[in-house]
Parts: sequence; structure tokens; C-alpha cells
Amino acid sequence: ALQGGMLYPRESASRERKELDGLWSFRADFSDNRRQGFEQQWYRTPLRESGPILDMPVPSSFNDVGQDGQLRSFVGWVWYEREVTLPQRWTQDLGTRVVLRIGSAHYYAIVWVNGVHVAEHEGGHLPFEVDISTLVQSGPLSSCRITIAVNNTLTPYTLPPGTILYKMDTSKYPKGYFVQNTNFDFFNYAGLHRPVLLYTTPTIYIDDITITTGVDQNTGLVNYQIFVQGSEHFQLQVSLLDKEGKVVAQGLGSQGQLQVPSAHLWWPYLMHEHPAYLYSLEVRLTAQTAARSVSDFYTLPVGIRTVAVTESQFLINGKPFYFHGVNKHEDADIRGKGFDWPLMVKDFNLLRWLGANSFRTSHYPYAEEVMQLCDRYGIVVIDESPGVGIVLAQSYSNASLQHHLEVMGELVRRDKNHPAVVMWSVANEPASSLKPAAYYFKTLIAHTKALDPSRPVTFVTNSNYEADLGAPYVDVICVNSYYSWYHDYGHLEVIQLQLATQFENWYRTYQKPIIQSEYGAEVISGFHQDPPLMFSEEYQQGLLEQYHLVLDQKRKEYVVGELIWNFADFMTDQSPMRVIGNKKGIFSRQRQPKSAAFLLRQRYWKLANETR
Ligand code: BDP
Repeated sequence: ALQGGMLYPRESASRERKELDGLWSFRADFSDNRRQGFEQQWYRTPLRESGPILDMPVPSSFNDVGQDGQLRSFVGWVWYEREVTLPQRWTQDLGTRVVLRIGSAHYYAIVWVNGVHVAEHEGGHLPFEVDISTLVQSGPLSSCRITIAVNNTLTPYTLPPGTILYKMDTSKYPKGYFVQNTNFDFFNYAGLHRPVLLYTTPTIYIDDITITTGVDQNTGLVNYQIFVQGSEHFQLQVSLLDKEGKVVAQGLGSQGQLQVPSAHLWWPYLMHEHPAYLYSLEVRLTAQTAARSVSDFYTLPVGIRTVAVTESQFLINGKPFYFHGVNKHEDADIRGKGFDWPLMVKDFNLLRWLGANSFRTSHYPYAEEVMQLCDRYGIVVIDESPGVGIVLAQSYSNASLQHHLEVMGELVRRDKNHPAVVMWSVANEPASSLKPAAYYFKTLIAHTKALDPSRPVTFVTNSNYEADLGAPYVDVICVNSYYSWYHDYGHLEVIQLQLATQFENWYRTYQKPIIQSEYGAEVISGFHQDPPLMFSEEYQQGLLEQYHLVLDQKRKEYVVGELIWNFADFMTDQSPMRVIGNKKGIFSRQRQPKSAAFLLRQRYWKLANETR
């Protein structure tokens, strides 16, 4: 089980934040065994004393900011370091708890503060944090040195999995030559991808909050559970405030139910005149110690809504919801997978221009700042774990499963309170027809449901409906298919028959709602061919039109969504199949529309008007 909560660090009357974004010292360990940094203990003294360092922006992937091809494709340990000056009230007041929080470090991270090992974390897409109070409060120092070593190596036991291939043939490769192989279709960008920060709380503090919501006639129900650390003796007061700041319900104690008469529900974008209504849950902790009285305040945005799945429908607030949206990636020029405010806002503006009401976080959890905007804008999210590329037998091992269970724990802990999240996806395109897949997905899905009984769970399949051993356990069938792209390429005329057959087979077998969770075609922006040929804008449009004809029939029955692959072009590994990345975006990597974006925009607005 996980230790403690992972509330997003927010400022309040009792909490401060210090962002550590900006330039960090950086050094990649190019030594043969990649372990020189450990052997020479680069964390003991300032990194610049170890040898040549670079300036590295945080957050960002390290790969594309420089002009060094070897760094771009580096595999192994890279070292980041930053000196921070702390205010006296943080270092002198023993009633203050100082926490270092790393939004994401891909893939494995070790953290030292002033040369002392304080944390390790596995997994590149979820936050972790460590209480460093004793270290920063122990001496006269008002500064501290934070060192973070990050390793991007992927093995069959990591999530996502990968393989390090040693090339032994000395007639072809230098001694010790190896490459990183992956079974997923995006570049394995690495580094400190999301904000790193320090924040404070009192030493008796609100550690976690879990909210679930319901609706009874017109009354909104907000069930809360609050976890406190640092003392057994405390008082908790909760108030729910509406948008105007008016208190609409109050409660006392660690758990309870707030009732909101004539509640404003959280509705998806375009489904209601007033979508995305958020209340604020203000939690106030007070405690009395021998020395003093302590208060802690935390405010959580809360959306009141329900989610349910029937044999053929996906219901939000009891009304059928049709996902007309996209699959995304965290990906852009220069920064790679680094979080970037302008990029995030641009993407949301494009989503709303498009009339998209939803997206899937293919193929890993996205930044918390993204999830918060989904709550505020009413963009519905299928929240996917980094379980992509589970295709090797080893990746079905018990060790891998255990890690995957932990990752689901971390994901649910981080995202459980987002009204925008309506379903968990535990994996993308695993080899779900392999024998161990049955036990693996049965266990993984049961575990996720136990962590969060309030949301449906799925994984995204590209297996055959008869062979898929995980499908019996999902609530919604999510299918990817690439008719007339990877199969029968060039033949748009076969799509309708093949797609209709796909839907009918899955529905007959499982009687569960179906989402077309990927479909699409590669286009080089600006390539035109009529009659349509592959890679031209006309071919992508033609392919979409064929898919839409079938989706329009089946959505009257049991198809509950369509998510285009992909929102934007994105970087992949180099291969003869990819022209500087995957070009299935309806927007280019620079977020300019291809012709298909206009087609989709018309369709999505029409769907929105029909299903409102
Ligand atoms: C699907 C994968 C996705 C790929 C896409 C493609 O889920 O990650 O990028 O195919 O090949 O199989 O474009």
C-alpha cells in the first residue's frame, strides 16, 4: 500500500510554495558502465566539480534542447542539480514541514539533498515527494543543494516496458554496443518533465482527501474522507462553497456526506449550457499541541457528477454521453515531453475549437495542470496508465504485475478527485491474447476497482474479439483499428464492411458499450493528391469519412465514442515506417490544422448539437 497522499500543492494561509523551475546544472554519465556518477559520488559536492556540466531547463526533456546527437539518444543516468535558498521561516521554525515534490522524472530517479540520499522513485509519469524538514532545519544553512539522478532505461519489467539489446557481433558493432528497444510508438523522451517544487505545511497537516459524489433528485451528495498526519488529536471542519463563494454545506470530522440542495452538476463541455461547474471544498484542520495551536487549510475543487455504464450506454449524470474527442501525447518541438504552459493552453483552445468533448491520456498519465484544466473546461478524460507495449511474455511476470498494481495505486491516488476523469484505462494494446493476459487483466482491473469503486475500468485492445483474454473484465470495450492503413492499405472502399463487422462481433460477444479508441491515417501536412493517395490530406479525410458513416449507424445502438488518432503529429523512434515521427495528427506538431481537422470540427459540433 502507498504511504500517504499526493494532494496537489496549493498555497493557503498555512502553506507556501517555491517553484524550482528554470535552469539546473546537468551532466549525462557517458562512462562505459554509466556508473561513474555513483562511483565518484557526484551528489557529495556541487556537480560542476565533477566535470563539464550543461545548463538544462526544467521542466523539459533533455533530448532535443541541444545540438548533440549522442545526448539526444542517450541511455543511462543523467544528473540534475540545483541550489536553493530558503527563507528563514522555513529553516528556523520546527513547526514547519518542508516537502520536495517532483512532478515527474522519467524513468527512475534517485534524490539527494545536501548529499544525503532522501528518495527513490520508479516510473516517469507520476509525482513523488519527500519530507526534507530535518535536513534543512539541522544547521545554520539557509540554502540546500538538490541532486536528482534520472535513468531512462526501460526493461521488460518497467512500465512502459522495453528491452536493452546488446549487439555482440564485433564485426559489426564496437565492444559494449547496445540500443534501447521499445514496443510503443513514441520517442522515449526523458528528464525532469514536470515542475519541481518545495512546499510547506504545518507538522500536523491534511495529508489526503478523497471525494466521491452522487445525485439524489436535485440534491448533490459529496462524500468526503480526510486523512491527517502528525497527530491523533485534531478537529476538522469542511465547508463547500459555490462559485460565488457562498457556503452551501458544512461538516465536521474526518468523514461525512455534504448535501447540496438544487446542486449545479458538473457537465461535460457542450453537453449543457453551464458545463464544468466546480465547487470548492475548504478543509480546515486545527490541533493543539503542548507548545502551540496549529491550523492547516487546504482547498479542493469539487465537481458533482455521476458516471455509470449500461449494456449499451455511457451515462454522465444519468444522460447518455458520446465521446467525440481525441487521443493526445505530451509532445512538442524542443521541449519533448516537458510541461509547457503556452503549449497546454494552445492545446485546450484547439480542443474547444474542434468541439472535442473528451480525450484519452494515451499512453501515460498527463501533468496535473492538464487534469485541472479538464475539470475547469469540462473536457472528459479517459485516464490511462503507462501500460503501453506489454507484449513480451516477461512483461506478464509477477514482478511486472506487482509494479503495474502499484502504478495504478499512484495514478488513482493522484487523480481520484478529478470530476473530468470518468474512466481508468489500465493499458494500451497489450498482447491480450497471450495466455497470462487473462489473470493479469483480471487482477489489474479488480485492483483498480477496489482502489476506486466509483469509476469504470477498461484497457484499449487491438486483439481479435475471439482471442482477447482481458475483454471479459472491462466495463467498456475500447478498440483500436487501422482499416485501410495498416491493413488493405490504399483501399478506402473496404472500411465500411470491416468496421461494421468489427463492431458487430464485439457487441455480440460482450454486450458492452464500445468506443472506437483509435483510428486514423498518416499525412504529411500540405501533401495533396486527388484521387486520394496515402499520406495526402485527401486520404486522411477520405478515411475519416468512411469511418464516420459506420460510426453514425452504430452510435444509435451501442457505440459510445470515437477518439481520433491523433490530436497532433508526435515524435517517435527512428524507423523506415516513420517520417520524422508519427504523422497521424489532425494538427501538425506545431499545432496547425490539416484538412481533416476542419472535417472533424464540423462533425464534432454537429454531434454536440445532436446529443446535447
Ligand atoms: C496504435 C498505437 C499508437 C500508435 C498507432 C500508430 O496504440 O500508439 O501510434 O497505432 O501506429 O497501435 O500510429
